[in-house]
Order: sequence, then C-alpha cells, then structure tokens
Amino acid sequence: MVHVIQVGNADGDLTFNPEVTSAKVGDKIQFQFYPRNHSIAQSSFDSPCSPLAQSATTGAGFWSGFMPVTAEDTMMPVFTIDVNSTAPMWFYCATGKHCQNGMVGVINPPANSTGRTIDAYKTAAKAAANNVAPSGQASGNSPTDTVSDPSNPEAPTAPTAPADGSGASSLAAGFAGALVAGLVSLALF
Ligand SMILES: [Cu+2]
Repeated sequence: MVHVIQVGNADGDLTFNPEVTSAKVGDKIQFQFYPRNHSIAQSSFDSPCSPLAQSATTGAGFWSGFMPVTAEDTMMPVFTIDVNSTAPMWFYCATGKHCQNGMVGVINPPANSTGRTIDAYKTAAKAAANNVAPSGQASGNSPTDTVSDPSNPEAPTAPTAPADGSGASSLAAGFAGALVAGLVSLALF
C-alpha cells in the first residue's frame, strides 16, 4: 500500500503528518509537499538534522531535494520511496531550522522500550548545532511527480456523484441558482 505523509501543511506548520508511519516491505511512502519550501532527508537516530550518508556507515539515505511550492500552486510535488526493509528510517526537513523546530519523523520506529522514540529524536534534533542538507541530487524513486493540492480551493476537483444519483439534482439546482444570480447582477446594471 501507499502511505501518504504530509510535509508541512496549508497553515505553514513545521510538521510531518503523520510523524510516525508503520510500513511493510513492498509498501511505498509518498511525501506530499505543502508551501513554502520543505524537503526530506534521512538521518540516523543518533545524528538528527544530518544526512545519513554523513553520519553513519550504512550508505546514502533518501533525499528529496528542496521543494518550493507557492500558496497559489494547484499541484503539489510528491516524493516517493520504496520500503525495502522494516528497519527504522528517521527523517527530517533540511530547510532552514525546520529540523530543530520539530520537523522530524520516522518510518517503522523500534519498540518504545529501546528509548529510541520520535520524542527522543525530536528532543535531540532541537539541540542539533546545524541543519545539514545532503549534497547532490535528489535520490529516491519518483521525485518529480505531482498531485493536486487538496488544501487549495483553486485546485480543480471532479465532483463525485453519490451512487443513488441524488447528487445530480443538487448540482443542477446549484447551477440554476448560479444562473439566476448571474441574471440578477446583470439586471442591476
Ligand atoms: Cu520544512
């Protein structure tokens, strides 16, 4: 299955939603980027706000690159990764001081008994001296896709009619109402 993680939100909060995701091997994680400019990079638990490749011996982690999005954009960029193991994947936003300000998350956290929790990671991130973006190009599976922004009222949305067809009449009524309103405003001129 595909797990969606919202990167930021329409209110500009520095959050991932959800912060904690449980995924199976073969699942995908789709990060959806809200304004204004976020990113996701993988780190180790022990070195938050620092790219995995520079903090551990386990090789390069994922990196979305920076994803600038304006409030007017009706399409939002997404970044998708494959889940190839159930080992914990800790990640953060490498923009500004977003990591220190709590923009961190985890896929498949270890058992709470280890003490390696999202709260402990967040606390360590708050104390990190720097927020380091990975160097180089984005590395992931399909970093250039986009989806329509559900939070943007400008986004074109296809009306979904109820199965019983009752939606059609209310749509027609709304359309007739709009026509009447249009005629009224014309008459006022
Ligand atoms: Cu961010």
